[in-house]
Amino acid sequence: MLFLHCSDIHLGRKPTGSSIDFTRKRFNDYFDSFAKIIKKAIDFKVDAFIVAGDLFDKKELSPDVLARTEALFEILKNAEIPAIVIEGNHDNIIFGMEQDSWLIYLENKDLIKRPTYRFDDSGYHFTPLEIKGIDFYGLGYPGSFVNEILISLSEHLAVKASQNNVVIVHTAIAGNNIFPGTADQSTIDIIKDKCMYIAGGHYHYYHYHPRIEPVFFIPGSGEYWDSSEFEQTKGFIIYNTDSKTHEFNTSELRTVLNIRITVNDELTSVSELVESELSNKTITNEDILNVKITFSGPFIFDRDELETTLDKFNPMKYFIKIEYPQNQSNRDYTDLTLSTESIEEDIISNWEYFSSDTTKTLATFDKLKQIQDSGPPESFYEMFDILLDELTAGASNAN
Ligand SMILES: [Mn+2]
Repeated sequence: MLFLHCSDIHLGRKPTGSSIDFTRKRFNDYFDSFAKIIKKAIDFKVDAFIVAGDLFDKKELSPDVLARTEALFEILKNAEIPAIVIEGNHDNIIFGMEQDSWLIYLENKDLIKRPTYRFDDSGYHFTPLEIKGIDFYGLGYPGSFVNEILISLSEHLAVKASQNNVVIVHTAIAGNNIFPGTADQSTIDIIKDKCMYIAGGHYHYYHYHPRIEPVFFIPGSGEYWDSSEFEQTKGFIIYNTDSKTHEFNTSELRTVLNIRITVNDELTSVSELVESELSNKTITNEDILNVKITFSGPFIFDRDELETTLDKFNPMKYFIKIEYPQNQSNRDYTDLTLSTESIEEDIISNWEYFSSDTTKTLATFDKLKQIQDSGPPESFYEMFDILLDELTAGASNAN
């Protein structure tokens, strides 16, 4: 059989900018990209369609987002392609609060199938979904329990005669950076011999593990989730369970032109460099310009002048990112004598946006931590919105 694996579709996301037009177009992009993936599933005549979490950007949906999502899954249903969807951290289902989940609503309307598991005194119990002789196991977003659940599932799979197992889990393999909800590579290496394919997500760029005879796959998000992802490869994977081969296809994304400029001395005009870089390119008012400037030495930078230059090309929006290599922190965070507060301050002072007011950001994060432990979730979002409003007030980088 053939199945299609995509992930991190983030329907309902509304990237903000100064214009309503930009937000509206980007809001539509997530649906357009997903609609094109669905069309490919029909073209390839797949036997199953997998979304490995973060179908939605938020747990709460507007009527428009729900209606458009239902219409898209109707297309798969009419083509008789079962849609297997698990939850991610963005649309996580809270134990005991299942009535709040729009994924369960879609499941109840018979638009998606949701293999799941339960936990009781005797451990984890997995209920796979069988399609054409393949058992699909769904683990949702296990968060910090991801290693425990994967090892428990691998013990469960080890006593099965067949290895016709596909595991769907909203996780990625942890690297050097500690990122919540990621699995250890050693865990993946334990379970990978007991299944033919692990459909991952959570990270938004295409990659797989191991390099030879890969089993664990992340296809990347359907669209760019934010401007930090403009250079990532994203798409979906078609897997053939008979030949055990995979085929990656890039998704149809909003066009982004990535321009990288390195400025070595203060005699160089940034605007002139960018202008000559752009002059031989075709740029429409539907394209995003992502301009990254690295200053490697002393420099003079006139942001207004650069914005005037970029405006001449009339893109849909531009992003300007400045890198100052000499400002990068060289501190060793594994030094146990450092306080948490001083590490946080050091890290935040190097963040692109929040560094504009490190003190305010730190104070807000302190309050957010308290609310996360005890307060209602609404005030968490409210407080975060206030911080963002304060930091972005007066910022002129929006186009
Ligand atoms: Mn995601």
